[in-house]
Parts: sequence; C-alpha cells; structure tokens
Amino acid sequence: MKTRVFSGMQPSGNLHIGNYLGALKNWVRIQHDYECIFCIVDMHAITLPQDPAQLRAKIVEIAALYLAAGIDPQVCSIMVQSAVPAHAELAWMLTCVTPVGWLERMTQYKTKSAKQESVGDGVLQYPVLMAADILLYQAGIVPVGEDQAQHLELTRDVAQRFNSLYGDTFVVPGTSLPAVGARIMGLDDPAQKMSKSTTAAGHAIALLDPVDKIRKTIMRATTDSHPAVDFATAGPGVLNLLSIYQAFSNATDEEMERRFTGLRYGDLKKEVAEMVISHIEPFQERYRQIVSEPGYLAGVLRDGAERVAPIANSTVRVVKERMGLYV
Ligand code: ATP
Ligand code: LTN
Repeated sequence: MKTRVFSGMQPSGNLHIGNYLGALKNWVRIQHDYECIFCIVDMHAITLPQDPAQLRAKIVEIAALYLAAGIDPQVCSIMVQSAVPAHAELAWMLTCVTPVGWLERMTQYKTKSAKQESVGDGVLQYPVLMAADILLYQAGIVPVGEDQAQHLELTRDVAQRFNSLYGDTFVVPGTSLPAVGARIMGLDDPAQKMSKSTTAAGHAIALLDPVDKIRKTIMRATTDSHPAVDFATAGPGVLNLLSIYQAFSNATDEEMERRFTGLRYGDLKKEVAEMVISHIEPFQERYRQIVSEPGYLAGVLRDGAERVAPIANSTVRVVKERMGLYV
C-alpha cells in the first residue's frame, strides 16, 4: 500500500508564492508517488474572526487554486475539512490527551494571541485540530512550509502519547520540507515570513495578483546596501529574491551562482519578476478556466469528501473503542 500524504491550507487571505513554493508545488510533485489527501481547512480558518460570505468564497477559491497548480483530482482526494465531521470528533478526543502546556508553548499561539486582547480557545486548540487532520488518515508524510514544523512535532508528540496510553493506534507522521522555498520572506521586510494575514502593500505576491502588480512589488523589494549580488555577503532581502528564483526555476546552487554573481540588484529583480510571471501567467489562465465551471469544482470536493470519509470514520471508531467511549 502506498504511504498516505495529508496536507492543507487555510481559506483565509490570498494564497501567495510562499504558500505555493513552501507547500503546493511539492504536493504537485509527489502526487503520483503517494496516496494524497489535500484539504481546505476551513475549521482552522474560524479560529480568528472571519466574514462568513468571504470564507465561503475563499474555500472555493483555494480548491480552484489547488487544481490550477496541477493537483489532479483523479489521483488525489481534494476535500473540505468541515465536510467530514470526524475531524472535529477526533480533535476533541485528542484534546483530552494533550497537556495545555504543550499548546501554550507553540510560537503561532504566542504571536496570534499577543496581537489580540482576548482570543478564542480555538487559537490554543489549533494544533490539536491539525493533529486530528493528519492522524485521522494515518498519514506518513506531511508536506508543509517551515513555519508548520513545530505543529508537526506536536502532532507526533500527541500521537505517541495516545499510543502509549491506549495502545498502538496512530502512525507517527514525518515532516517534508522543500530544499528551497520552505520559508519565503516578506518582500517589504525580509525579517518577516511572507504571510496571508499581513496585508501591507509590497509584502506578498498573491497567486492571483495582476502581472503589473507582481512586477512592481518585486522591483520595490527591500535589498541591502551593496550594489550587486555577492553570495558570500548577501543580506536576507537579496537571499530571499534568489530563493524565489531558484524555487521557481529548480536551478542548482552552481547555476544560481554562475547566473547571478555580480549582477546589479535592478537586473536581479527583473530576472526574478520574469521567472515568477512566467509561472504565474499560465497558472492564472487555468484558474480562470476552472472557476468558469463551478459545478465541476463542487463535484471534485464532493467526491473527495466521499472518498476519504470512510477512512476517517474507521479511525474515529477505533479511537472511541480504545478510549472506552460508546460505539
Ligand atoms: P496566515 O498568515 O493566515 O497564517 P500563511 O500565509 O502562513 O497564513 P497557511 O495557510 O498558514 O499560510 O499555510 C499554508 C501552507 O503554506 C503551509 O504548509 C505553510 O507552511 C506554507 N507557508 C506559509 N507561508 C509560507 C512562506 N512564507 N514560505 C514558505 N511556505 C509557507
Ligand atoms: N496549520 C496549517 C494548515 C493545516 C495543515 C493541517 C497542514 C491544518 N491542518 C494538516 C498540514 C496538515 C497551516 O499551514 N497554517
């Protein structure tokens, strides 16, 4: 049997090139090698306040972006988290074996809760729901960007704790990070991770941004005080631009050095912009085709949920039995 892969994205904000290079591009690459489930994690998106109409529209948009990126629904299951209630059921059972201290240590919890006066309990429970997503399907591999590595460690800890309390139940999953592009930084501030929830102009390149805007954002990206590329001394802004180019082009380190050493920053930015646009333009064309047939997308999501629900339900049944719940 093929190893199962599970990953997901929140339908909050606009998907950007960080999401693509850190996660989606890898999903496309490995989809034929594993049994893949790609989820739109709408229940994670309600851990912070959301406009309901916007959330509903974003769920469909993310599904269309998965397809536009090249995820093949004949080969993979594409599904919406809330369409399979077992995610919420297992999350509760896992909550009951997860020490609060583990959750309070999560970096994302600390930053998200620091930004608000008071946060819903969902922000704290967020990684438990994520653990449930993964463990429900006994996934062996979880391809994500670097910012999710800590949540995956927690998933492993929860799986191991459950296994030792109630007997071997869950596969303990591994993390899969891309070699290049695991952490794309903001173009306005290379000290911050490019993030959907940061809406500052010049911060991110959204996958659906118009080409002119993409060019402008890259040309205005923060670099450093050197005039030209020197791999030994390049600052984080320049390294970020180089990573973006390398991740899109799949160039080797040697090819990168040969091509860019000594190049002035203005010319580097032009090359990066053209590389990004050459990938994003056909992507946007496919996206427009996909959303012009809403019935097709609805069918893909329905099929995906129908395919995975029996796996999820059978895990929940085993967990209930092990914990002594009424089955
Ligand atoms: P938010 O700001 O709303 O938390 P986000 O931009 O961090 O959103 P997520 O939905 O949390 O996006 O992430 C989806 C996937 O994209 C995850 O696998 C995550 O690791 C990856 N990812 C997110 N940001 C980046 C980034 N800047 N570089 C590489 N991968 C990223
Ligand atoms: N927390 C993840 C999204 C997510 C996820 C998952 C990723 C929710 N459940 C399961 C991998 C596997 C994020 O990217 N913010």
